[in-house]
Amino acid sequence: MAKRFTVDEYTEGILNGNRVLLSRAITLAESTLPTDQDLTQQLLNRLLPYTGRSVRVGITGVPGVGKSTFIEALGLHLVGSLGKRLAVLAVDPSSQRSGGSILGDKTRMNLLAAHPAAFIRPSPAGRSLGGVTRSTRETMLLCEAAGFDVLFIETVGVGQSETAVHGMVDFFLLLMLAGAGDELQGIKKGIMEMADAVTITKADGGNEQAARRARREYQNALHLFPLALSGWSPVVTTSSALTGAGVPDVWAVVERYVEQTQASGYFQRRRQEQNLHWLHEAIRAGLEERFYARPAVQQRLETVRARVKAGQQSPFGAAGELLGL
Ligand SMILES: Nc1nc2c(ncn2[C@@H]2O[C@H](COP(=O)(O)OP(=O)(O)O)[C@@H](O)[C@H]2O)c(=O)[nH]1
Ligand SMILES: [Mg+2]
Repeated sequence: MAKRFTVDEYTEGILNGNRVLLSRAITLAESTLPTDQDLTQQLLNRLLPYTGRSVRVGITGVPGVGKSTFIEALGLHLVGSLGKRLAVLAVDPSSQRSGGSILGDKTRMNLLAAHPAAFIRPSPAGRSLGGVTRSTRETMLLCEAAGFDVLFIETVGVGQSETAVHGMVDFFLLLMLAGAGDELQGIKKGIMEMADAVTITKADGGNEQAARRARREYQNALHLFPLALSGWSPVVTTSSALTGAGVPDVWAVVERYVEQTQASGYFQRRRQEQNLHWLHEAIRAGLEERFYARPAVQQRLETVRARVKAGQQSPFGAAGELLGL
């Protein structure tokens, strides 16, 4: 077994930007072992003063829309001309693919993965959405303490993971294809409504005109939504990760958003709300875990389940009985 580090060693290593210790700490955060979770919490307490300084961007879109390729192109712009340090994380609870991750296709991020200012971490494998989002959030904090000033959180764009990611980022970017209907793209109206920006991808070759048309259509559609609490009107752009056209513009939009919402106070308020949400989420998960771990509950649960199933006891009365044990 690999050497176990102390909280002091982790803290110092992460603050010094040591990749090995950062990766090991993320593995701890992903672990479900109580001792690992304890250590993670101690570490996060120590690192908390050094977190919160990054810009957190969620990136979503259906498989094949070009997320990985776009992240590589935008990422290289950030670590290159803009001199940023970038961490790319993923939320993909369902994936059984190689490495258990949508970032298993790291091949699309070859250059970025090799860049010293970039850090790419796949989604933890084989966990529930709740488990993945929790460890991703902890991983975000670890990356911030390690000095990354931009975080990308990639999500698959097919389920509830978007909502979870939206709840942990400052800015939500939706990637769309031109010419495919919304149904075809599997994008629900709710996801459109969460977007702070939409970029129509693959605006290159013979596809530019269609992309521009789609841009106008989405821009019009988004205008019909009520103004967001942020006071920000979503922006629609076109881009090509292949030619690089329009890629830096997306980052300019993110920067404009951050400036505007920091000036209005919305940026800070939203982070506070997200923290409170995660507090209650953690309490709920902790209570549930303790409840099911109680021997009295474990003893009685199967009987009660059978009685509820057979219609001999109401679900609510049964819950009351178990909660009273
Ligand atoms: N023409 C063109 N193809 C692209 C572009 N971006 C991605 N692709 C292609 O679209 C396919 C899916 O891209 P990928 O980044 O893996 O999509 P993801 O599933 O959303 O991560 C790949 O074959 C890419 O080469 C682009 O800007 N222009
Ligand atoms: Mg991908």
